[in-house]
Amino acid sequence: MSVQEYLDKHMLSRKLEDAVNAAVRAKTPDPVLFISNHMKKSVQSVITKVKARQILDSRGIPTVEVDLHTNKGVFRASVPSGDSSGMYEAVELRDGDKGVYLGNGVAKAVKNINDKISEALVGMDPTLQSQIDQAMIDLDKTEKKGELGANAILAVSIAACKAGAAEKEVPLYRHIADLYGKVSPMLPVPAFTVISGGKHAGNNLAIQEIMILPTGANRFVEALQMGTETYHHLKAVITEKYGTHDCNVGESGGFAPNVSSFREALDLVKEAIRRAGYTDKIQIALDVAATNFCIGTRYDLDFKSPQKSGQNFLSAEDMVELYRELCNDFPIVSIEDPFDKEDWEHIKRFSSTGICQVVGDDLLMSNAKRIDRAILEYACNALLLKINQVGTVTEVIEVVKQAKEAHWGVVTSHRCGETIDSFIADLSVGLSVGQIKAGAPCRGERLEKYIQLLRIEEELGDQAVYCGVDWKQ
Ligand code: 2PG
Ligand code: MG
Repeated sequence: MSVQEYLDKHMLSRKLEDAVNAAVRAKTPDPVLFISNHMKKSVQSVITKVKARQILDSRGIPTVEVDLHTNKGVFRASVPSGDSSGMYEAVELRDGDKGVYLGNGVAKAVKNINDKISEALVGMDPTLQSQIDQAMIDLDKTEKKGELGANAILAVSIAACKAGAAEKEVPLYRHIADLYGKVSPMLPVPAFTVISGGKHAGNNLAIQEIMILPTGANRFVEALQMGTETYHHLKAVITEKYGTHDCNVGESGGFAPNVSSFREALDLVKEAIRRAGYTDKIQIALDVAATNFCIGTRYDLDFKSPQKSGQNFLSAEDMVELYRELCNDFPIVSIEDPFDKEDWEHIKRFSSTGICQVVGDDLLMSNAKRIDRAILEYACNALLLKINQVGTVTEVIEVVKQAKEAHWGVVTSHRCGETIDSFIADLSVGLSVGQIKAGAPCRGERLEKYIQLLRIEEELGDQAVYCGVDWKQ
């Protein structure tokens, strides 16, 4: 098409005249800028290119980053990755060539984006999230996104979501709320990881994460301050008791003291909360990640210890009793994966006690069918949402709907291998999930999520609502 034909087809002289008139009416001090912005808006945005590259996550393991180009800008996204993985989650495509990044390269996923996905999406309107996601699902053709890789698909899906928000000229969380339909954005209660164990740290603690929830804060900014102060008090408590070397941190930034029992670790946290002056304002949550130390039907609390006595095994019944006692002695309000991921019997039994929120992570793998089963069987009452186990923004919204319709809590979660992408912060606000766990209040890749929540709260101003005591939503 010649330029003249293009101008005629898009009625550009008319649009230009409208822009000049609008500039006059607005009495703008900078007419050129005004007119160029006005003209930009009159052009419909389409995806022009999708370009991916291999980057590294916070553990130094390859992951996918993508730049999605529209005729209005470039929108970047990257995907996290974690330790736990299971047969029900979307497939993370890795190259498997042991000679390169020990088999963890993602060159195939990157190539899938640059060749196949880019070709399929060019020309699409970035505001049409479900159509974009469906186009990738159709292209992949497998149930678990194993052909293109869920890491490839999710990176593009997130980048498209950012482009869609920009096209609508609304904040990302607002666009996400629109995609969900009818939710008023709310700031979630953060669950800061303060003690790390399990597969996330080299100490002897079997439990993976002890988190603190500043439910008594009035605003997110206050919650961040309370959590951070407590984190620093905890460092002092650990140093006094065990020395500075026990203040080394795990993958999500929690301290990794060499404690030998759940109770010993919880005592440290309780003391830090007391010293910080937040008793009754900060609650505790646990991610036991019990699948990691379930041997047959028993739980090996010494699973990482080099000098195993073989004595520290508990039956599932003993574990129920242990949780009951701990919830009694500490302000624990939530326990994630208290049993092995296939131990439906005991998680159901524990949930039925109603002692605390019971979160399904490895149990559910953010999989719609597993969530359905857990709803039907009353196995747990909250979803741990790992977006890379789902694979597209549209399906993430669907599983959140599924959980909310069952009156479950929803915890948006980071992974142990994170990037500096803060998408889950906007996601939590846009879907008004009530809870977010993104690690300790330190380390860049964790903080990026919390700091984005600060920015959102600031932007919402008087309209900002922090979930606080209503964290279960
Ligand atoms: C979890 C997550 C995040 P990972 O179990 O909840 O802490 O860990 O990313 O290793 O699965
Ligand atoms: Mg977990």
